[in-house]
Amino acid sequence: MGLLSSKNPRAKQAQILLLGLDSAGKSTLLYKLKLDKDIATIPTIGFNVEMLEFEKSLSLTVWDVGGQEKMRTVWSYYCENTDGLVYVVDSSDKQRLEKSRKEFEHILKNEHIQHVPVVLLANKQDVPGALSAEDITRMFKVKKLCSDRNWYVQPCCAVTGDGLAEGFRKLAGFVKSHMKSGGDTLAFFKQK
Ligand SMILES: Nc1nc2c(ncn2[C@@H]2O[C@H](COP(=O)(O)OP(=O)(O)OP(=O)(O)O)[C@@H](O)[C@H]2O)c(=O)[nH]1
Ligand SMILES: [Mg+2]
Repeated sequence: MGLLSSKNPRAKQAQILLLGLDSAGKSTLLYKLKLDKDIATIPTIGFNVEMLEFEKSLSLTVWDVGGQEKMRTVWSYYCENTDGLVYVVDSSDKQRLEKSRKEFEHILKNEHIQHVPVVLLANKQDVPGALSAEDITRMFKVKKLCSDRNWYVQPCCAVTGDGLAEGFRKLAGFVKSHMKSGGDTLAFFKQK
């Protein structure tokens, strides 16, 4: 997986919000990254939180919030102090892609995550007929919705772990430059 095992006390801490519809694969990928195991998950009521280290200088505290309809109403409460958003899509669930896109669009409007970098994970690539990362990019109108921030769409499979480390490394790079630039504060003054 490429996770570092030793904790560096001087590493910067970043808060990462992991969102997506129920059953998108958020908890599966979080524990695949944390434990390198494919664990049997149950739907998340509330949240899971784990710390991940991909590089010595930055550790990510990942908040995996349940994606069921009732839980989506509280997503916005988790947005404050977020340094990066990972949005997980079940690329094989074509019937709910539009619902997922709408939730994505809605959460991007939250005032606390304006300009915050985004990595969209096009999960379940192992399922035959799953949409590609390019399809998801187009269908989610990511270029347009994320024109004010750094973004990337990564194909992955949470069960095997394929693509997960790449996606989180990409996010870590974005987060570092976002934090260096002072995040929202600087963006606010730049607009003035
Ligand atoms: N085939 C396949 N199944 C996956 C993949 N990722 C997750 N799953 C399965 O999808 C189901 C739901 O996964 P979870 O990780 O619990 O989904 P979640 O996004 O945490 O769902 P909530 O907690 O309800 O928000 C489980 O049965 C997983 O094994 C994947 O990449 N491929
Ligand atoms: Mg879950």
